[in-house]
Amino acid sequence: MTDETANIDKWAHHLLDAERRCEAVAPITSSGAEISIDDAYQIQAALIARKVAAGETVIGAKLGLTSAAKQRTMGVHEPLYAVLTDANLLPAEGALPMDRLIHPRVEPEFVFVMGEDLAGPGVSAQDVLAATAAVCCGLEVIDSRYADFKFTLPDVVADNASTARFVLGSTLIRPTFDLSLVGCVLERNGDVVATAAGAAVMGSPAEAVALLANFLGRRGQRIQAGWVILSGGLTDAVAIGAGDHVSATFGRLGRVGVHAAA
Ligand code: OOG
Ligand code: MG
Repeated sequence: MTDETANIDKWAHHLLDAERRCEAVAPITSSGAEISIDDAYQIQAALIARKVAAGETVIGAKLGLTSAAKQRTMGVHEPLYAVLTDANLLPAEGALPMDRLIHPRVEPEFVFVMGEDLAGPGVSAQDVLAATAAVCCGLEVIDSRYADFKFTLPDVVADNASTARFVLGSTLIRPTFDLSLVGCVLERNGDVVATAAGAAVMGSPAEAVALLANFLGRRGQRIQAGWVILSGGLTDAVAIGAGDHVSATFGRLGRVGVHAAA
């Protein structure tokens, strides 16, 4: 093993350990370690490899920081991607296991269920829509392993983009309409906390999935048929605490909710 792979493994272990202990850690880059975006994706891959070795199954991928709201609030101005496993999927209206989470936040997203494999280069939003079996609405529960959700792009890539849980709405339909015009109303305990339209995500959420296909193609990987893809939060994420219920209503894609036990 080279020193380099030892370091990749060391950071993957560090982040996995923070997740298991439910304790926030300092960002990798704050330790003085210089990690490139490429190193960060290698740490992410090593972290997922450990989860798969422990019995989890990869079921999809997600984009992050694909809307202006998310980029502005997180102070990171480039999109990224991460990997979803079956352990991240929560049943609809499921209760969040708050004792397993550090400081969860919830964000509304358009979700794509892929009908065909897709890999760049040159994948367009049109190609994505043609390869999509269905779209639905979803809520992603993010839970950065870094204190106060403070990180740089390499830090958050290494941390699998703060991935923790997600829930899917029950209306699954073919995307034969303009996703950019679908409205979204985010509520916490019945109060509207944010509103947006699909266009908040790169003009159209299908553009985000095209970006993923092109990102993966560059690394010799592909989007796989059957994968679930979260295209990125449309609005700022909202904190969820014990007893809270967060829901999002997405025009014709219906409603999706998640709650935290009191
Ligand atoms: C990073 C994850 C971003 C999204 O949808 O933009 C993300 C974070 O905000 O902690 O999942
Ligand atoms: Mg997200």
